Amino acid sequence: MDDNTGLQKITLRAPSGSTAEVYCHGAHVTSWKTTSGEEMLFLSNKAVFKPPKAIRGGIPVCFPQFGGFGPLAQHGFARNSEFTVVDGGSSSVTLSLQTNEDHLKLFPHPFELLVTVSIGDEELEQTLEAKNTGDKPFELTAALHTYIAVSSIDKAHVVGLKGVEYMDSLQDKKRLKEGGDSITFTDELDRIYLQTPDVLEVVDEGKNRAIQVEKEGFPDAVVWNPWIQKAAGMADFGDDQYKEMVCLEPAVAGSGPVTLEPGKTWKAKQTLSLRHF
Ligand code: TA6
Repeated sequence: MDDNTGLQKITLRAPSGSTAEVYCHGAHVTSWKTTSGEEMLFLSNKAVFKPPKAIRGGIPVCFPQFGGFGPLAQHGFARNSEFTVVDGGSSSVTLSLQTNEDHLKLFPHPFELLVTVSIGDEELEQTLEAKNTGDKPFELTAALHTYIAVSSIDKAHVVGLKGVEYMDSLQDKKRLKEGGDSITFTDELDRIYLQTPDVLEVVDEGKNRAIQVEKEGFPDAVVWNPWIQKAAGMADFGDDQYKEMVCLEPAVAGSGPVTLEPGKTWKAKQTLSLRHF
């Protein structure tokens, strides 16, 4: 179904009434609403829906590279590419990206990336499966760059990372150790936590809810808020909307790339679920 963006969008619906919306552009999840109808993901009110620009918010698929961890432009090209629907039903969809000649000029390693999104009563599941369809091994880094909606950044914090080593992207990837039980936000924060526990949470005291992020196959997790200045410097970031989001991103990043042998498949997954308190 096309909407007013002119882009193909798939709406998923669970029997409970929860929904998700996924664009073929970037296999990009832009909305996840639970049975209450409340939106769980942040989407910039200045997001651009004009390929190849990536949509600001939701869940950008960073592949075959996260950040600058490889030879490509920031976050790779999957989020800027058109996927095709290869399977699906009312509550799930599988989209495929097969490298074309333009991709291969940038990244001379053919692959197929399958992204599957499924909606449950109070959870959203997203799986990446990348198959090396070439005859040489290649290295990949990746992330599901998840923008969680929060009532206000001063009421939000991330839990589950105490004692975990991280790279501080604001200090030239300097390695430090997380000392606190929870990560709060009072300025720009951009950290790559290494070899983290697989269950993390974004807690929103303002809504008495937490979004649990459970990851498989992603050793690392990125925590990011651009704060005032960095957000103001992004034309597709709504005014003051840095207050409405926390990025918690399952990733293959600082712990080192995955080497994918010819014919083999790398698989990773995140499950987002809602917890009230
Ligand atoms: O995941 C955090 C990060 O790598 C930040 O450094 C910031 O660049 C953010 O991603 C957004 O990147 P983008 O290319 O989408 O503007």
